[in-house]
Amino acid sequence: MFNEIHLVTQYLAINHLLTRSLGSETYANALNCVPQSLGLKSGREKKQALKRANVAEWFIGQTPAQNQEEQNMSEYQPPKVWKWNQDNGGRFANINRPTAGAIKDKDLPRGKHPLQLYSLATPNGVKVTVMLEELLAMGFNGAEYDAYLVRINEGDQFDSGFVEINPNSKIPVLLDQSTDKPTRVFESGAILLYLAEKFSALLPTDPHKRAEALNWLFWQMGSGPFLGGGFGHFYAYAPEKIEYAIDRFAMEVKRQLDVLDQHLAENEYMAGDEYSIADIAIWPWYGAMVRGILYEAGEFLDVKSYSHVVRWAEQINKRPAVKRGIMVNRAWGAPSQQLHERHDASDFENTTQDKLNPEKSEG
Ligand SMILES: N[C@@H](CCC(=O)N[C@@H](CS)C(=O)NCC(=O)O)C(=O)O
Repeated sequence: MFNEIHLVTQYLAINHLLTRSLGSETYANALNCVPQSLGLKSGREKKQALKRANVAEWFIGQTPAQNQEEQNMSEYQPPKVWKWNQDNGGRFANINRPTAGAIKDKDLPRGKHPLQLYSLATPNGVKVTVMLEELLAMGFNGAEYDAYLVRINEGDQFDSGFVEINPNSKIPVLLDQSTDKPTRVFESGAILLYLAEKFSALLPTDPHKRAEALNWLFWQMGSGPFLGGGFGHFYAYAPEKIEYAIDRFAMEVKRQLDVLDQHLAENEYMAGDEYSIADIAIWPWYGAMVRGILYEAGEFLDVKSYSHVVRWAEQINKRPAVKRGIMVNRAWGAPSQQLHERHDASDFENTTQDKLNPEKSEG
């Protein structure tokens, strides 16, 4: 009984000391903090006490800097009721808000083509521009589209006209003007499916293959946020590097890459031997990841080891429609690759940023 009480006392005292110790303190310093009052004089006795208290494993092997991070992290105690900290230091702090709806009265522009696209060339946006370029390449004139740039970092997604067609305030969004009354379609997966059904293209008709294409389309919609909002956010954008978060999402992304790698070892495309909307949905995220161009995390995640995903990604990358699709609504990178708005096939030749602003692109 005495021993048990003694151990609990040791545990509480040591834990208290460790959690209050400064980040620059090393394990040895922490050992020195163990008070004489515990009757532990030798270093060995102190170490044993720490081990018994089950905190030594936690402490040993951590550098002071890591320990500082742990300390900072553990200092945060969620309040009873969450409050919006408008300036949380995150890269997207200026556009993130806890409420939905328009914040500015502004209509959307409308062009002459059947399809109107309001987007930006992020991986979610690229899914749709690649799809439209593939449909046009296949000869579907009804897939002609006007693409308008939505600058999400400037808050365009909260304009009233945008919110009317996507109450979720996220790109991409499509408006089909060729239907009885204009049809709004938001969520990139829904847009791909809508277009595939409208044109009976890029979605296999064989029921087995069709089910496979849909399995993988919805796999991407469910898995992508772990890659983007999870891994990408904490690895590249969060104001501090939180080991727990990066570790958790890195593991999940590597697991997802392995799922794809094993599947693509046996299949040319996601739905088997046919290129489909499943590939178009997955490629902008996972293709970019294995090509090392997402979050500069190629080495960190050892993306080259997913050789079947790399093979598939390179194959899709070579498609002319894909090369065009990734340029549309792109507002960064090489000026010759930026086509802010697209209204005609000739725009790829005539209205890229290097052509519109030659002085700027030379500088
Ligand atoms: N599940 C949506 C996600 C769309 C999404 O997250 N879009 C981002 C850009 S990739 C966006 O518009 N963000 C603006 C914001 O969050 O305010 C889809 O696939 O369409």
